[in-house]
Amino acid sequence: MAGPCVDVSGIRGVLCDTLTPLGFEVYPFKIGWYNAVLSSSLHLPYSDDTLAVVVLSTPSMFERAFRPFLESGSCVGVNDPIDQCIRHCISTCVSQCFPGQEVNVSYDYEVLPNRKPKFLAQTAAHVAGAAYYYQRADVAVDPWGEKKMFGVCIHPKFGGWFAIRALLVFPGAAVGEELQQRPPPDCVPSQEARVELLERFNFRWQDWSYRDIVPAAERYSQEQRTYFSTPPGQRAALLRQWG
Ligand code: GSH
Repeated sequence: MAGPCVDVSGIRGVLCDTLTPLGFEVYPFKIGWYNAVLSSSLHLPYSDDTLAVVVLSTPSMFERAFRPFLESGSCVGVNDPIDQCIRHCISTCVSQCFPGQEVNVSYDYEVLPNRKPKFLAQTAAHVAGAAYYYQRADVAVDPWGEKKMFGVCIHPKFGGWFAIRALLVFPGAAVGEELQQRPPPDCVPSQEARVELLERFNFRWQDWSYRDIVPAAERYSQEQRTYFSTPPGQRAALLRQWG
């Protein structure tokens, strides 16, 4: 056990109060659920009952967090404004919500010295019940031969119009019976649609059509699409235009 049982809904509640208005979603899970589906070299080094939370950005993050962050002048001259903005939002939230408490935060763009990602974002989103991680193994008979096919997460409300941004681990916090694992909604249930999804994602990811494999309640705004379609090196010029 990692320590005394924690109030998961209380932790989830304070995170939501701060991060939902900024366009993020949070999903708590147990480290054991994540480690159970991965080989030991990929395990996170915490006991099975340890509380973790995966943080997603939804389409409105761009307008609710990123545009105000730009307007505050916090990222003049930085190469990674999106990453800085997300780090700012999440680290401010964690230090305000859990002062003095140990919370280990990893971001999707961070890698270990061996170049492996600090956590497998799509696996975390799947085991937390946030977004189904469709992989080749989810297709019974596939037509791809020797090709390497990457998997992709689909969110029940936002389709592919979201991103997985961070993992919070509460090393002192053991989760009791309160938190039960629920599978993510299988929003692409048919074999044909799964084949179509993986083909769009692997062969035509730049046209973003994989994001619309299910009808999405919200999608990226035109401005956000323009921003993410612009190569990172040319985004500073775009930001200057936006003033
Ligand atoms: N590191 C750069 C920055 O921080 O500004 C680039 C960030 C970036 O473009 N990230 C992509 C993203 O957020 C890849 S995760 N895309 C949104 C999406 O694909 O939904």
